Amino acid sequence: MDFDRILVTAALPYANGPIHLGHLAGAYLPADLFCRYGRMKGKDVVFVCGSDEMGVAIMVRARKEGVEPQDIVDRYHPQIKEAFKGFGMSFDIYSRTTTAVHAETSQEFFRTLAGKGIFTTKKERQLFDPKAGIFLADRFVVGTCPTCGNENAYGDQCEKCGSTLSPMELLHPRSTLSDATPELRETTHWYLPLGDFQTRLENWIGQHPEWKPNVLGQVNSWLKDGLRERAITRDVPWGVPVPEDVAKSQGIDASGKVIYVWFDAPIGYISATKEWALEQGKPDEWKKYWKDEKTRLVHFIGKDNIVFHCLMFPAMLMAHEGYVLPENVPANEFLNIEGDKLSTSRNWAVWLHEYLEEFDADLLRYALATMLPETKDADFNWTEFQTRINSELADVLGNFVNRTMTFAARFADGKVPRLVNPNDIDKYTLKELATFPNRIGTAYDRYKNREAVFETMALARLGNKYFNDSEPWHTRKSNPQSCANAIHISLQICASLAVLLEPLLPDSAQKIRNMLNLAGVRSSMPKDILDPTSGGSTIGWDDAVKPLLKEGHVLGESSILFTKIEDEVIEAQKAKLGAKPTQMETELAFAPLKDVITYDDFAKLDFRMGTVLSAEAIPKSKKLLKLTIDLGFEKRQILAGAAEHFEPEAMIGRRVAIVANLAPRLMMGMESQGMVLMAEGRDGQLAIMESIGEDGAIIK
Ligand code: B3M
Ligand code: ZN
Repeated sequence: MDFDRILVTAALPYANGPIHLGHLAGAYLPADLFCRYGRMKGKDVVFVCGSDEMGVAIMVRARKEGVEPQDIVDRYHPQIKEAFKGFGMSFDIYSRTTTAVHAETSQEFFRTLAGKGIFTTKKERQLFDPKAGIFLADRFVVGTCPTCGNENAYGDQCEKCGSTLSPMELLHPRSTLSDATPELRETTHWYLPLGDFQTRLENWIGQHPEWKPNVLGQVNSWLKDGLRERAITRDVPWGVPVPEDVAKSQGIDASGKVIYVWFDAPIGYISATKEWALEQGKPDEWKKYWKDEKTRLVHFIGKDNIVFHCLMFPAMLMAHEGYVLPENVPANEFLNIEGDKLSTSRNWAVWLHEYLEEFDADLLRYALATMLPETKDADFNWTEFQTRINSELADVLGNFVNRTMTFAARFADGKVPRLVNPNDIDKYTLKELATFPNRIGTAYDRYKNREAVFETMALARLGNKYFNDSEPWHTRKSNPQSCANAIHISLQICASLAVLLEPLLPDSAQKIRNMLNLAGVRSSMPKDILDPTSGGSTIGWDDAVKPLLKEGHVLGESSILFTKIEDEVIEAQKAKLGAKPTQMETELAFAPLKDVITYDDFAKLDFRMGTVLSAEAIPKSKKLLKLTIDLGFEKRQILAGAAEHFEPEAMIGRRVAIVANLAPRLMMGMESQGMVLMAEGRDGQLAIMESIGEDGAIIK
């Protein structure tokens, strides 16, 4: 089947903690390689992702820290977005599931399915925590998995054996919120009867024998067991509300009921595509990507999400009608770290934002791509990371580019010399060169990233071998034309590498292009973030089959591509593993109390309530946000040091307490007419003190 466009999704990470290597190896690096390769091929690629901000996982984190779910997602969403950017994720959009578009889109989806009579509803008794006053959905309850005996299975899924569960199926259920013994209470919920879709799903999966065996294995065992109904609503205080009109028409009280996170999260892919289309100024453009048969829809995920992407979401799409189904779901297995299972609570993890403080993104992209858990669980270890960088990137790729550039500068006047009367090795090498775009590309296209990396490095190895065999250091005296030919062909290999390395090592590929002074290479980034130096972008993936540099072309400045990593650096990374608790778990000391003041001192302060009318980032300031605050009787401009903690949009409409009689101050050339009160946690995190009372109300 020929496709006109490719829509790629990568699992929406829960915004309840930072991104680690396990995430990257499961979904994100493979997705990014695939998208960047597709764009280099000249394909119409849209790559959507965003933070999963609903669900009990967020509430659990919030309860642990004594803050609101909104505070958690407002903290982690920007952090995750930033870390992904640093790693080079080429998303067309990175959204979040707390947007209005998402709420509308998922409610509409729910409404449509309800309208078609797809759902069933059931009144039944469910686990309730009398102390916490809440129904024990999903991760609020743990117990023994009836399938594998794991004693810490969650109420929605056993992470050990992958079974999806409901709280009532758990043996010995315990609340994670209090020590109270769960009681049974009556409640009504909506269900998606997956069994009704069994045949259709079987037929559809049957048309995809090419899917990865690890994915088909899981899917087929689910199908063999027979699909059961799944509750798709919850009684919890955080989530997309069940549409009231739907509930009302069925005579059910919707208050306090939200849509289950695994129902709304995949719809998040659709909402993100809608938001992307809006940003493009073509609000209907999303439909093409979701509804036109000529779309190749690919979901990149980790293995724990297989059932939701291969059965539940497709069933939802089938039920709705009019949507394309995924063409592939190339799920990866798990990544262990230094031979041990990754665990965030034990800090047995490598955190992306910490990695990026010390190393370049390209190094991790490369090393991780060689260790991806494509067919079975794989292991990341720092020594192998070091070896990959030192003996492959530095010794093979870096060395080849470096020696070619050095010879060109010294013996060819910094230009591309003419190729005259090529000998057999020359001809063989050019012929070999021509095979690489297809060899590497086919591997990417088939989700065989490890193979793609291997093939890419094979081109650098070919370059090194060619350079060694043609011995330009000898021939430069004995046969200058042969030396010139060797430099010519080596430079052409470098130029092809500068294109073919783009998906894997985008920054290094750009560096090589700068060295070669090679312009016009197509960008692997989304169209609107085109590389400004790429001129007309005429050189794409397949152009790398042939020599890209003209004779006489003037080369750029040479620079070092990769520096070797010392043993001490690697030892320091290993020592970090499991050693210190994560920042979140650290018991930090409270600040000491300040000196005593009198009531009169206090009475001088004028605190007022207000509402944030507008909020915007201040260019060149990392810390400050410019806020306009309505005090009821007047409006104030206040510069708040909150930019590192809140996205401007997240501030708009929030109620805040301010110090209203603070002398105005000039900051960044602007007047700040007061101060917003915020609570600073021991970890330096800020939270807004939201409160009731009308605007202008006095706080005393
Ligand atoms: N947030 C689970 C996870 O992070 C979930 C993925 C949603 S994809 C639509 O593993
Ligand atoms: Zn289990």
